[in-house]
Amino acid sequence: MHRRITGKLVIATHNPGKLAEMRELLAPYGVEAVSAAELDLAEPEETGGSFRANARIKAVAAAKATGLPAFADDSGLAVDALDGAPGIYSARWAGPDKDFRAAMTQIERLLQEHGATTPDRRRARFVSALCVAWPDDHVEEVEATAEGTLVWPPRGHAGFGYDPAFQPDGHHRTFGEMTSIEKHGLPPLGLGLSHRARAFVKLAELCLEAR
Ligand code: ITT
Repeated sequence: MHRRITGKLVIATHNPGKLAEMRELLAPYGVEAVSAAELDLAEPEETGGSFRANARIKAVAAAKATGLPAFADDSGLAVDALDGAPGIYSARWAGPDKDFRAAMTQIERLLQEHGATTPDRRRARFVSALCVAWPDDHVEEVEATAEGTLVWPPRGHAGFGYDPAFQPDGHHRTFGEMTSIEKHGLPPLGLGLSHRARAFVKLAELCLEAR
């Protein structure tokens, strides 16, 4: 049985860009949300071997620490020509300073080394695994992707992380050139564009009721 989200929810992320998007996605459902940073929660070690496993680690840790249901996202960029790298290590490629310009430059250097200069050789996808965990160990999990092409140089200053280098299929602008509302691509703009919004649509079907 799927379980509905009622009452207060902890958003178990320390990434401000993600937090803003997760709050926006929840907003139409009138869920009262408080962030892991606001509650001063420790960041658990992400020891899982998949997006799904890491999302579960983060959600379960926050639910246990607070006694509240907790909502986590584990996400990343998987580049075809790099056998899916950086994948679950997407945050780590930016180093301790969270320098995503450096991480994008590193990916570009590797793409050049692989001779990946044409759009068809520069395919990539963002992946988002979302998990809601309750203190009694119940979990709800969903996952979705957004397919696209990597551009160089990066374009736009909106969003976070690898957004300026990623041009989703069917669009001429990168996520870095879109407002967050466009990046979500939810109605009336579409049925879900970003990996996170597309996963959230699935989660909402299982666990949320529109107000
Ligand atoms: P939390 O674990 O606290 O949520 P984090 O940044 O460490 O924060 P992840 O382990 O899931 O999160 O790392 C995912 C990285 O992938 C993230 O730091 C971004 O750089 C990148 N990423 C994920 N979704 C993205 C998006 O929508 N746009 C751009 N980059 C994204």
